[in-house]
Parts: sequence; structure tokens; C-alpha cells
Amino acid sequence: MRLSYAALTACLMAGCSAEIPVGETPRLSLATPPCAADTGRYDAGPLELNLKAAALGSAADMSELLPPAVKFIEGWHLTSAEGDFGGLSGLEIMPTGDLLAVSDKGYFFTFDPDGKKRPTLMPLYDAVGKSLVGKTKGDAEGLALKDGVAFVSFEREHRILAYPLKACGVAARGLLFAGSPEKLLGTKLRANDGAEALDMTTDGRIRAGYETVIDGRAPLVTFNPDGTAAPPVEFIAVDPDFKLVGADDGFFLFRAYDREAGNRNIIRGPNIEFKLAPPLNVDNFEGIAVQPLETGITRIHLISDDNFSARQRTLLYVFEVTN
Ligand SMILES: [Ca+2]
Repeated sequence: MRLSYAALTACLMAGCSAEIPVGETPRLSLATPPCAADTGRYDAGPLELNLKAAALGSAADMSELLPPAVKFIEGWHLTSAEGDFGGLSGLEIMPTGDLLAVSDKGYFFTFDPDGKKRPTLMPLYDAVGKSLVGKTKGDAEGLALKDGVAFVSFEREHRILAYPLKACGVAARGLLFAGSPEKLLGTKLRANDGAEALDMTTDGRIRAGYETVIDGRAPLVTFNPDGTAAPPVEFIAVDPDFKLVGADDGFFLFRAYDREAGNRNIIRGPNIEFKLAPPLNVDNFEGIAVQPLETGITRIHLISDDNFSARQRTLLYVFEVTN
């Protein structure tokens, strides 16, 4: 059942639950996004964050291992005493220039690269205002921003929720945009096969890239504005052992890990491909945000998912690619 927008708004304004049958999730109406009426009650939670500069590698290693068109600009190792900080897996750049990320534990994380605003950690809510914090329902992996709405893809419970951030700020609730496209894919998605990569097609539709590999390729599913999966499924080649974990603006991020070789990532753009692997200072990069600069240079931000492990780190790296 789909709730009408009027019913949905009435429900959200009134504090909800009674009007929504058990097991139903309100769908998104992009035309007029609803907000919780009591915005002031919500708090984005300023986060004490420690930043330590992190270098990708020695000048010699960087010049040997990166193509000439790719330049490492800067990097940080981010830590916090807040135990829920980490697991960052999807990344976007907001119109303000701030970075927005989503985590495996069900949070939005905001970060101002200029250091003027305090970083924040903010729980993801479901459509009726219930916190999604925790791994089962809140395992957010992909993020795409469109017209002030943050689309967040989750795995385990495969779905895409839409958060009207511009209209509602921290009171934004996650309205169901799309479910699992298993029917279109013709295959069942396991818990960890989910939509790790979320981006937009050139015609402005949300597209999800899945971690699952089918015949050596990762599927990309485009969703219509009403959330229905639109055939045909696109496929992109993945190198052996690698999986698709991020996408933005024509760039794709792939990841591989094994004990011997460690963490490896491939970044593939329209005319460029580069690899991050030891001896470079790397970790488990899962989020990519791409920002075309006016000067024919593309800026790429990467963020790593530390899996809340003491042996892994949250690294935020900035590269520039000359077009
Ligand atoms: Ca993750």
C-alpha cells in the first residue's frame, strides 16, 4: 500500500504511528517533502573530532604508483572518542562545500574541510522518526544528493531511503524511495551484496551499483522518480577480487582485500584509472565524492570505512585529476 502525500503529511505532523499500518513504510513525495513539526527537538550532535595529517606515501612512491594526471593533494586520519564514529561508507559534497557521509551504524556525518563549522554526527531516522542506529536496519553504504534530498542506500535490509535535508535539516526522516531490485536483477541479494554505490544518471535519476558480482561485472540499476527499477540493468566490469563500492559523477570506486596484499582500491573515471595499494598508506576506501572544478581539474574525495576495528582507520584523502 502507498500512502497518499496528504495522509503522510498529516501523519508526520501529528507525530505519526497511528495512521501507518504495521509493516508499511511511507513513500517519498519529492514534490513537497514532509518534515517533522518539532524540528527544534532534534540535535545534530556536535562531534569532537581529532584530525591528523596523513600522507599517501613518499614522493618517490607516489610518482611511481600514480599516473601523471593524478595528484594527491592532502589527507587526514580522523579519530574521535565517540564510539559510534567510524564505518563511513558513502560520501557527498554539499552545496555549502561541507562533506556529508553515511555510516554502517546508521548516522549522517558532516565535516567542514575549512574547519569553520563543528563536525556533527546525526542519527538516521526512519519515516516515523525512529532511530535506525545499529547495524541491522541502519547499515548505510551509499549516498547521493539531488536537489537537497539525500538518498541513502542500505544493505542487509536492501532499500533506498530519501532524506529531505534541505527542507527539514536534522529533522529529516527517511522515506522509502526504493526497495530491492532483485526481481529485475533476477537474483537474490545476500546481506552484504547491497547497494554500496549510489550516483545519478545524466538525466537526473538515482542509480545504484551493487557489490554483488555477476559474470565478472557489477550491476547498476537506475530508479525512476517513483522508485521503480527501470530496465535495462547496466553492467560494469570489475577486476578479479574487486567489488564495486562507490560511484559519483562518472567515477567508480572498487575495493579488494586479502590478508597478504592488504587493502587495494581502484578509481576509474571517464579517461583515467588509478590504483591505491601498499606500499602507499591506504585503508578500506568505500566512499567517493567527485567535484568538477572550473579549471579542467576534477577533485576527488575518498573516505575509508574502518569497520570500527582498532586495526583500521578513517582516512579522508583528496586527489585532483587533470582532465
Ligand atoms: Ca561499509
